[in-house]
Amino acid sequence: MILVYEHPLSPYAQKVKIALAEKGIPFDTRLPEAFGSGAVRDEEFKRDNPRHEVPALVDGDLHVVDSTVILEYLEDKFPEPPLLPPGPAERARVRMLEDVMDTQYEAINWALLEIEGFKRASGELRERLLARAAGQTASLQAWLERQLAGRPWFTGERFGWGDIAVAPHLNISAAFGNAPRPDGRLADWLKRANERPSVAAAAAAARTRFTSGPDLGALVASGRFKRQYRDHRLEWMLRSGGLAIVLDGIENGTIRFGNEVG
Ligand SMILES: N[C@@H](CCC(=O)N[C@@H](CS)C(=O)NCC(=O)O)C(=O)O
Repeated sequence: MILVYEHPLSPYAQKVKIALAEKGIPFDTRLPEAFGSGAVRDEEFKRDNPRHEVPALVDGDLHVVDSTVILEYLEDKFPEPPLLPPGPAERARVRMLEDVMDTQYEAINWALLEIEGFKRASGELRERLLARAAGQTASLQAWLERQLAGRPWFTGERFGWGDIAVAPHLNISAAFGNAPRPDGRLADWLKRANERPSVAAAAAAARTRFTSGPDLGALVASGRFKRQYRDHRLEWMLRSGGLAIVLDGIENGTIRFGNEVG
């Protein structure tokens, strides 16, 4: 049986769970103990996953990390039903869409969790960062709306890779009060995407974790939980006015960077 190391709130892990469900492949999931704290306690998980990130997929002796690489692996090994559209141009379009979602778009939602969940900012700084995040989300959603012109799904005529790449991030935006405007194509698409059992299951698991998980602000304040600031997420904080948060986190030891491979 395929095993997916995951965290329900990870949009990347959600992509993998949705893809597996759409292909009808049974799988088990495992949340590594103390995941996200910087002191994860799961030797098996760490051994074959040098970046210590979720999602990671185990298929027999094979370990695959990175949601995009995992989706590629699943598409190669289990071609039916296909998740990519036919033709190189359409495939390239869908992959470019996924790249924007997994970098620029994801960074905004990650920052919202830092601000509202992990309580990294208060007062005027909080207000300013929330307004920046809402503005950036609105522009990206307008861009997504244009991608849907003339096609029912981001993948084309059928639900697939492009939709899997967008749905988890849009559901997280909605949870933070940045849902697409209700009268647009994007809101209509999100409603249809959430009617699919694969998407609904991943979204429900995320909601449950968000509402019943530990007090995140207290975890960071206790010093037992160091959040990972890396790549597009770190860039978001710097470009959007959160430099003070980064400096404060480094000084107080509540921030770490990506795991050094090797
Ligand atoms: N490019 C990777 C990104 C995966 C990623 O950033 N995962 C986060 C969770 S959303 C993670 O594992 N962070 C490690 C940590 O917080 O310790 C992918 O697409 O799978």
